Amino acid sequence: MCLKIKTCYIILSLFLIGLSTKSYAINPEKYIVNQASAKNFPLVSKGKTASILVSSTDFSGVLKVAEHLENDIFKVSDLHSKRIKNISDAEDFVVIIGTLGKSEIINQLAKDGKIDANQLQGKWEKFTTQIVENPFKGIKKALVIAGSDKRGTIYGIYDLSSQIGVSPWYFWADVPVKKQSELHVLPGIHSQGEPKVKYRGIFINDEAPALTGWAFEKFGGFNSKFYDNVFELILRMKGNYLWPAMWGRMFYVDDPQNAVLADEYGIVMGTSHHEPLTRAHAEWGKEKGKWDFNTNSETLINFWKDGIKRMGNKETIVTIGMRGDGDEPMTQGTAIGLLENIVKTQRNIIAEITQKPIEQTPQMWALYKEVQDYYDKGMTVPDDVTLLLCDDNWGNIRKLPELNAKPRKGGYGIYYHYDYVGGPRNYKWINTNQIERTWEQMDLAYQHGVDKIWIVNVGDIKPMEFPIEFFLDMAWNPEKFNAGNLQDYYVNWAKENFGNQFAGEIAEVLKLYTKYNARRKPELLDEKTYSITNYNEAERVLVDYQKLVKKANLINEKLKSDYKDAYYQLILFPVLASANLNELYVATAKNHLYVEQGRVSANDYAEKVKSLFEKDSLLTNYFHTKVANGKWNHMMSQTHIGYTNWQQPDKNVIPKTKTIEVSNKGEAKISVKDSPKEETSIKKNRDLSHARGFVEDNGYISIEAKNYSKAINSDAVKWTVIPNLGKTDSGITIKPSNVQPIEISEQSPRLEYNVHFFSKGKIKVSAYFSPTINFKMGDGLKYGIAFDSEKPQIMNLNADSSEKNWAQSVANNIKIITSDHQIENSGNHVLKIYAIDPALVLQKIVIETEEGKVLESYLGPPESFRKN
Ligand code: REL
Repeated sequence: MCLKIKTCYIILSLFLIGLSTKSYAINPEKYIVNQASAKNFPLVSKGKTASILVSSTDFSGVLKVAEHLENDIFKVSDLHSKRIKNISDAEDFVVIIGTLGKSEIINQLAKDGKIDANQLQGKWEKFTTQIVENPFKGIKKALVIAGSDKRGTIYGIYDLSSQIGVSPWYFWADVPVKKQSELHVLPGIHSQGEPKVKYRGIFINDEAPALTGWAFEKFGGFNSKFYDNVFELILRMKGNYLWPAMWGRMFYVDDPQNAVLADEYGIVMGTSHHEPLTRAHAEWGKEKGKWDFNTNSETLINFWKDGIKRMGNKETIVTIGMRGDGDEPMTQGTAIGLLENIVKTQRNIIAEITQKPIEQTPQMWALYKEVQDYYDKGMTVPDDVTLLLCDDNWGNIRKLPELNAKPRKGGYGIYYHYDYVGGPRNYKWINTNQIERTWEQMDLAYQHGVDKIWIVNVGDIKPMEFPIEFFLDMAWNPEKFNAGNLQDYYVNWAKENFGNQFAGEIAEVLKLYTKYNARRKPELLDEKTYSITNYNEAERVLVDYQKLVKKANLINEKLKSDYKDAYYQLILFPVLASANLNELYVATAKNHLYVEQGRVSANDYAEKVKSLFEKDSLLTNYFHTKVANGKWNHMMSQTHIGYTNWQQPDKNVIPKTKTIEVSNKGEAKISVKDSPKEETSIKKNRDLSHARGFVEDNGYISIEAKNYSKAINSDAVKWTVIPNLGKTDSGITIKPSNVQPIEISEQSPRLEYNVHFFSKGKIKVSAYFSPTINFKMGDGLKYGIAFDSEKPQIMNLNADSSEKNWAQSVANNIKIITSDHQIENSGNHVLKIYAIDPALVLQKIVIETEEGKVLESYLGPPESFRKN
């Protein structure tokens, strides 16, 4: 029994905080219910809403966002809340919002012991939302949303909005708000604690033609009216950081209000990795001469000084360092000394203009592309600067701090990509990102101590809605995510945006369309991608998509009409458009093959190509003109058909087809050849009575990695299936990832696969991995492989680190490593895969038992028969 009320209160608070830290921005744990109760707080009840009290001394951003809450309450309840300025104006029930130290009312509540200031004092971006009985004379109950700082309070407000059913995507994807007439807040302290990653943001990039066309049509450009929506979106997802649009755009110049508004909202501004000292690339006009510190330092110094002057006191992470003009490497070769000197100069500028010790201005230096090589070769980075480590632009992290690295004051960040312009090919049209890979790579980063900055390149924002929210949610607390709960994320996201009714089905569609699209970026697809002759591959891919189309359409038919715009944008369009594109290329492939074979049906396929190409444009047109009454015009205008090199074509180009002449009788002139058929399954006369595990057939055994016969873990690591992370099924890896390489021994963690061979002699094992990059010092990430009691061969995932090999592995989204083995006897064997390094994600294994029997295909042969 609690002896003192205050002790009881603290214990209860800790308990409740413990409970609610289980959540993230998509918060499946609701603290809003529709039932009144004496213990609850009536936010909306019996046709009345609680009034809202914000102290006028609080941040203007808080006052602004409180208005958003009022609008949100109105959207939900059709009732206007009364905004009051003084306690004396309050009635029985009032929502009190404010920042500790800034709001007199919150300070008073803390002083009176009605809220616990210790929960907030000195905390980063934390809020507590709780019911306080009789907070002041004459007030029965208050719902107090208190923040430790500006963003803390703002997150608290938006958290309540999300609880009453307003999605962060209400504007950006027209997610409707469900009407409710009773809204009651449950007792307890509702909080998300402090974020685990300090700065969490997005980079609007490669934003033409889609976002640019839209922004100009709807707002007249990338001005503060446009950014108002961006800032709000970021904050609703509990992000705090932005690199603004920069393709010919100048955040600070295009509209001086941009920076003012960002500051008001509490958005921490940055500029992209190659735009130092807050100056947009586009601000460097021709008249300034060469972008070259060796020959034009004075102009550069003045340019940068002006940037820091303009920044003033606005919260900013200043990009430092320098690349060549236009995001190119510097021409000086390995410019370590030069870069160190540049950074020294830049830091002097920052200190001089801000009149503050340099470490009081947050700075980051991105180890992007060649800059990382300089770092690896010894370039020094001041300790207070955040080292922004990068992926390879394709979602594979290139570098992480060594596990035994000395801690650095500035810590580490990651710059990640969901969109890219560059080689081997642009990918910017549609969402191709699997949250499972994002989780796997960012979890790896977090486990290596990367927690200062997480920023992701999101292209045009749309259509990356889903992975963006995942990224920011995960950044808030990576520890809440694991391989086992990623599937729930799909469902929770579907619930948040489409209600409960079809959440499971929508989640499934979302999960599968991203999986299929991740097999190969649409921009890289062509008629040669999937085999139309082997393993029925192309057909199977199309069937996968067709099933999705059917499912997605069925949901659409049943969905309430107010969800349809959102559903089209977030689910139906990517499914229809991706399925159509795949069908287009398969039809092209068939046209080519049938022409070669002289089959009349080649002509039908030529027609089909035409109509599918046209359908692509019709889908785009529908998105632009019909969805939400044309609100999203331009948004899907990115070209995506007809690439011939890494750069996009100016317009979509229909794949080339041929037709063949048909004789008078309507027959082909050339005799018809049958298309090669897939070989049949296990020959009937095989004796399988002693067979165990996967059985050889047609000269190979194909195994989905997650279907192991045995997984041997160690005390330090555990084999972990990452469901859905695989081109054909799932991935498997060891977790945690912050472990040193494991030496192979009898007890080694390994996967065992029982297999049965009819043949013997030389065989080849191809292991299919996600294209993980060697992110640490040393020659590569390794695994061991052996049959039975054979001595394991050590294989290196990164043995070939050539540009060509990298390009191939990211384009194919797979890395295939092949080892040779000698099998002395036919019969049962055990294939063993030993863990050595973390972060290898094994997807599939193909054992070729007869040379040349594994036929060409993109996904590898389908899984072989398994005898249990
Ligand atoms: O994706 C990247 O990080 C870079 O290619 C871009 O940051 C780069 O700024 C590009 O858009 C153009 O200038």
